[in-house]
Amino acid sequence: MSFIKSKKVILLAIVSVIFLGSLLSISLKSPKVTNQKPTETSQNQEINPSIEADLDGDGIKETIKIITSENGQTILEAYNKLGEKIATVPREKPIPESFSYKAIKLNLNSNKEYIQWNRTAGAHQMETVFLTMNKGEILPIYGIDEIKKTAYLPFYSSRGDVVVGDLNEDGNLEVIEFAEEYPPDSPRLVDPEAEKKTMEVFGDNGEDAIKVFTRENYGIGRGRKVIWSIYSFTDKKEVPSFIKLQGNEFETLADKLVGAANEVEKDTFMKYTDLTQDSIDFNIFVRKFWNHGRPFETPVSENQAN
Ligand SMILES: [Ca+2]
Ligand SMILES: [Ca+2]
Repeated sequence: MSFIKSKKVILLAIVSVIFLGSLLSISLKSPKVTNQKPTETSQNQEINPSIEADLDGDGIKETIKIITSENGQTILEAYNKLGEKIATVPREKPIPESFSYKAIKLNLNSNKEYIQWNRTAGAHQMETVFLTMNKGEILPIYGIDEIKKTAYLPFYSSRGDVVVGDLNEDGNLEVIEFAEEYPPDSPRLVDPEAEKKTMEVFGDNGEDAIKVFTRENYGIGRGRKVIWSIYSFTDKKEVPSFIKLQGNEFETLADKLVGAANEVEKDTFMKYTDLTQDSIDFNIFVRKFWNHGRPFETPVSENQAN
């Protein structure tokens, strides 16, 4: 349990990122999907955007070309210094178009770099995957729930981006997902005119869209910001993964973050395990609404468990 020793400086740095995230999300109240421009692209972004990252950790950066097709799906191709293609996103498993991406170290004690890939998933929803190179393929890194035996993808936050940082100072990065308190007794928005318009815009999904916006009620019904989950990166196994923190590990770290955040701005943060079941269910409902029911949790396969 070494991470109880977290230093305040790191906590405050993380908390400030959390606040930046909450500021960002405040400006995204409307139930329309926003189109954000890439913010962390390389210089030649117009025609052939690319990322420089040392995907195999040999000290030499590879060039990863970003190829977006007309239907908004993306293929990445990694090239070595000789210009030889050494890895690609499998054509049958393209990734969604991103609004920002960057090279990132997930184990601070290794040269190896990964790609962080972010996309907008809803009015104030973000999705993030981390990609790694393995045997000629560029593949996402799953979050593993060792109790439920499930593999999880993508990371998700409904209040700004996920936050990535070494919260417990063991050299491996953690990913924090944020969600909404959605207090069950918060006042619902009553606006028949807006409901009519929503039915027109969302068609078959109109009823669900109304459920979302009446409960969010221009942000009043979103309540406090919730630390939904924390995952810790590991490259100890053959396939790198993020392990979901559970029980005391989660509680200790989440309490520390919530405590530090609430010192700065009183009563604005809480953690997953203090949510009502109704609020948990509604968060999941909202996520499914914005991602059109795509599954984000599957039984862990042997490949992922190794
Ligand atoms: Ca390399
Ligand atoms: Ca860590």
